[in-house]
Amino acid sequence: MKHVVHAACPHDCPDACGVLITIEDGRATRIQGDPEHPVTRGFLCAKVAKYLDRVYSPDRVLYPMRRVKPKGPPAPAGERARATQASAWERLPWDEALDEIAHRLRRIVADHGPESILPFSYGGTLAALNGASMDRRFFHRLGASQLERSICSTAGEEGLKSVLGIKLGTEPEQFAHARYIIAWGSNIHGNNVHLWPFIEEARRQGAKLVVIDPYRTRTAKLADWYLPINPGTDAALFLGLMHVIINESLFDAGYVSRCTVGFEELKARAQEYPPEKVAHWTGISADDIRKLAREYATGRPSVIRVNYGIQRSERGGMAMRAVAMLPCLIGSWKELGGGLQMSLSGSFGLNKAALEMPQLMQKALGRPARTINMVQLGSVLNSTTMVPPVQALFVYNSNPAAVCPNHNEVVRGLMRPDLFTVVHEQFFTDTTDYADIVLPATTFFEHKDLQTAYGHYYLQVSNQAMDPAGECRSNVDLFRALAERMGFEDECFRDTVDSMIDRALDSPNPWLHGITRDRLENEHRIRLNFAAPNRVGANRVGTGVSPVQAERSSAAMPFLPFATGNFPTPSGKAEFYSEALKRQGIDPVVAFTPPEESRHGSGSRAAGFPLELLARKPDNHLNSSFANVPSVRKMEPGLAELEMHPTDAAARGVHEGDRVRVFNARGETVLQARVDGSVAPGVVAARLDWARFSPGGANINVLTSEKLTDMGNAATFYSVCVEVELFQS
Ligand SMILES: Nc1nc2c(c(=O)[nH]1)N[C@H]1C(S)=C(S)[C@@H](COP(=O)(O)OP(=O)(O)OC[C@H]3O[C@@H](n4cnc5c(=O)[nH]c(N)nc54)[C@H](O)[C@@H]3O)O[C@H]1N2
Ligand SMILES: Nc1nc2c(c(=O)[nH]1)N[C@H]1C(S)=C(S)[C@@H](COP(=O)(O)OP(=O)(O)OC[C@H]3O[C@@H](n4cnc5c(=O)[nH]c(N)nc54)[C@H](O)[C@@H]3O)O[C@H]1N2
Ligand code: SF4
Ligand SMILES: [Mo]
Repeated sequence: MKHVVHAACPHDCPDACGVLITIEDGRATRIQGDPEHPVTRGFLCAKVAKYLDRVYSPDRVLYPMRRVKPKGPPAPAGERARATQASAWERLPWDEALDEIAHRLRRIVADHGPESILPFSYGGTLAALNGASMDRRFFHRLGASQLERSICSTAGEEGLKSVLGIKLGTEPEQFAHARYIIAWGSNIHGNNVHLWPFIEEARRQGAKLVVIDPYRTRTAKLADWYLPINPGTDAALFLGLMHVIINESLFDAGYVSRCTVGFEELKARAQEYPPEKVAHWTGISADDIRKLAREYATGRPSVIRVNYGIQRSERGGMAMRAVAMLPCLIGSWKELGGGLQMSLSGSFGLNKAALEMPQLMQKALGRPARTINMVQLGSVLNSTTMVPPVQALFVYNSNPAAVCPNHNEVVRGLMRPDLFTVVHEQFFTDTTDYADIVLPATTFFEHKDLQTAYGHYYLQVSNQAMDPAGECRSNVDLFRALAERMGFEDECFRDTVDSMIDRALDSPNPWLHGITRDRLENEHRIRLNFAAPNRVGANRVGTGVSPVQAERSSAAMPFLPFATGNFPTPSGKAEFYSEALKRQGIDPVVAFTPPEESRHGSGSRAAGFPLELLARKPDNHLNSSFANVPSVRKMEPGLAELEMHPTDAAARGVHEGDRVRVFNARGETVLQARVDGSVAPGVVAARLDWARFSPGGANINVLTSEKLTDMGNAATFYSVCVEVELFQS
């Protein structure tokens, strides 16, 4: 018996691909992209194309396991660790595992109060139910601490919303109509590959692609014009562009007066940033700044793809705020193929409150539980002053022992013998090395879910294609079972997957109007209903098209959210000046202040760490996911490398292939020097990998910091200074 199941890729990636899974006699035999999906159009990225190797990996966690050896990675660290993994564990029946967890949690609640329990989850799956539903209900009902999930994008979200009021923007399909495209801190070809064909289409019609990135990415190599920028200086570049665009009257005066507030303040601020001054900060010449400003403002339609790269910096919120102003100034929101895209996720508006039920905290505590920032896991676990201290850590959808900054502190915390750690995982990861109990998790082949996206506007139902491997359970099933063990009798813990999908869709968001589970199951993907009347997105293009046609495709009725303004900000306009920011003590216009931990910052050079490190994402893995699948791992360089500019290498007597010690006050690691053209002088780069596959068992996050951004309390992975020296073994 052979059949094909429609699913959607739930990984933390803007594309949320439509996926077809072929099942033969209960076994998945093929994965392919769904050719009918209007954006992802039948192809998958290289890592997910190999997904059968992940689903059927011999390394999967298939049963609940209890630790029988001391916490910590099996020695010696490195590739051999995999083989020795098994001996650390004994298999447990599910019932026993659940009983033990419930017993330990109850005891911790009795001794320290429920807020001493910390859930820890992030992007393992972005699907609506297994991402955030039954798990949230469970921890809310328990009264556990809340996790501030800010490791990735919250600085950029705050920055973007401070100007536009909402997290949405240009449809990917419309990039085909652009004539000038800027990829700003956005590795499209590596991290958002389904946008690429639309860009190629535009370029066949003569569009120009400009890349602004301190690292010569795959995308930069394919660009018409590549501008290496010093890390953390994007707000300065923006102000320089502003200086030219305003002084040469290249802005859209009509749009500015109708649809924005604060232009005079912005104009005054821009005068403080002539291109010559900006060149000093950014490393981009004054002539190039002028050229970029003129080309961007006149090469219409012009569009910006800005991704999260610019906001993983100390002033990342301000940087995103700055970039978000550009299309408002030149009025490119009016044009098909204009505007800006960061994240589009703000458009889906699922009924999150119904999924997560925060009111359950009232029942547990009579108030909202305290909030702990995930970026600071290291300090939190080691704190001697926190009341109550964290006594239990429940990890799912995340691999903190690989992805959190300040790795050494994270590991020191996870090693605490008195910390009870449960990890729900598909694999034995860096984090399971510190777990007391590991529970087996399903992959998206093995459960059903509802899938939004942050890089397009289609909603999908991802169907279950096969039975769970071994005794794996989905996040939803796990937390439902645990709620029962804890004696939580609330009706919501009996919700089925289908009823939760229905609840999620039952939302006041007009763009979900008419979209039902039944329709999603039959049509597989549905574009948000932009034809429905609402405040944002009064759409002047395509009037006369029936709502049904309009819903179907961007071609029939392109979505131009801000063509006539309608920004859902406090003023109803795009805010070049923000009262709300002012009240928070943040510059209400835009300012550039160099990150403290940067070449222009106060401390780093003096402290002896003159090089700026980009602790980058791997092009072929997904953060730490996929690094352990041999067929995917093969696509990345075999050795852990540090990329350097020849000038910096020569100054330290380093040659291609030498082993170098990379260090700062937080930690050190030994990498192999690669002296190539991927970074400018003053910048070095290395990629994120599992600690266990890294030299000495320490990954690049030994060097990154827990410092938070100016807005959104986010991580600052790209504001890191280091020094490099030849390694003397
Ligand atoms: N293949 C692959 N795809 C992925 C991921 C992955 O790990 N691998 N991760 C997924 C996740 S979680 C996310 S959040 C998205 C992120 O996707 P992107 O937003 O593209 O994220 P990054 O790769 O962090 O940053 C993009 C680029 O910004 C550059 N950059 C760093 N600092 C600065 C700066 O100060 N200014 C400017 N202008 N550029 C800067 C980096 O060099 C990088 O090339 O991708 C998702 N997709
Ligand atoms: N140095 C450096 N560090 C970084 C970054 C960087 O660019 N540089 N990027 C940061 C960013 S942007 C992000 S988003 C974070 C990402 O951090 P995480 O969200 O922790 O991402 P992953 O490394 O992909 O780990 C996700 C884990 O969830 C598991 N998983 C997948 N599906 C399920 C499921 O259905 N149930 C359960 N229980 N588990 C599941 C996977 O097996 C995987 O081990 O990393 C951050 N860390
Ligand atoms: S990781 Fe991204 S590009 Fe790859 S299949 Fe999933 S959604 Fe598509
Ligand atoms: Mo992310």
